[in-house]
Amino acid sequence: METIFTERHTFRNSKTELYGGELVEPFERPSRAQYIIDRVRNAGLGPVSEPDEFGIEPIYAIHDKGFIDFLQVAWTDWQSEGFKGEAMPTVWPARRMTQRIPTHIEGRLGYYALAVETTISDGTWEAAYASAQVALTGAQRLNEGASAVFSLCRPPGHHAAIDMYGGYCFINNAAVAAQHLLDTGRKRIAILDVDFHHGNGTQDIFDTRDDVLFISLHGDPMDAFPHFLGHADETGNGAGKGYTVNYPMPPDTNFPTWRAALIKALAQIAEYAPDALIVSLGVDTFETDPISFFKLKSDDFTTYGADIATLNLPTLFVMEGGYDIAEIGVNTVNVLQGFESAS
Ligand code: SP5
Ligand code: ZN
Repeated sequence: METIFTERHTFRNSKTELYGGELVEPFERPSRAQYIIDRVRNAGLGPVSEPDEFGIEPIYAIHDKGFIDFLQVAWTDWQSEGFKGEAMPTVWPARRMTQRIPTHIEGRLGYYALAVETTISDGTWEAAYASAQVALTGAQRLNEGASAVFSLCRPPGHHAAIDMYGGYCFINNAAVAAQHLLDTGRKRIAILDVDFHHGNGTQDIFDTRDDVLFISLHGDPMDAFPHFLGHADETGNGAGKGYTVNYPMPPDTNFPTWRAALIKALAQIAEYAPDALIVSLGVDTFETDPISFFKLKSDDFTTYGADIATLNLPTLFVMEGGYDIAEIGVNTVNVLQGFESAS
């Protein structure tokens, strides 16, 4: 399987994350991608290629223009205020307040942020843009006839909504890739999100659409980030009714329980009969992930990679989360090798 990767992910190198009331080194850090690409190479998964350039239009095709333009200037505008730390909001348009975009950078940060743990720092936009190009290049490889591709995206994307960033995500890479596949001739795309966290951004983007089936397996939002989306009774709206499926699961969920949900999800994807599958691949379901509460072991990733292959669909794997950095490469490549061994 070919991997798409660029060193430009290192432009995203923020120094702080608000966690437990302290500013700590971010869980989402450059060494994550380094561990994964090292494992891809050492395991002999296949060639590693640089992304092609698709420009900004495919990003505007998914996200609000004001939001994307804000991401490009946020760090500069923040610095112009003379602030010493990284850019983060302190106030939000909360219940019963006016949903008008403020002029001041502190107001705009609150308007466009869905979480405060994710700071904006020098190079954030450049890395997020490059990450989207990695996803787009993977989608284009499917168009060129590849049966499976791994887009090693960093920063991740599935928490990025139409006009909000957070959860370490800025541009929704999987959604941008799905739209590219639709815009180049495919009629229906399924997105299977196996990251520990609910893919609230992807759900938001495709909420009212029937040309993308979104299915997510995740920690119950009653107990896990992003806390305010991902319940089982969210099934899509309007034309999208029935095309969103959520499998929230409780703390300490083990692999047999998780896999039972996966098998149901795979049957629903097969029934939808999409032209391609995108897997939002987060490996923060691992038993020792520092911010998550599922109990998957390394061999389980191989098993479920093989399960996904039974769909026999052109498949784009898009990297999302995973924070046990020492094991992130093994677990990610286990999914991809499990998939290949069963293809
Ligand atoms: C892409 C992705 O995986 N984003 C995840 C963002 C999660 N950020 C907030 C984490 C808060 C975790 N609190 C966990 C407490 C553990 N004891
Ligand atoms: Zn996650």
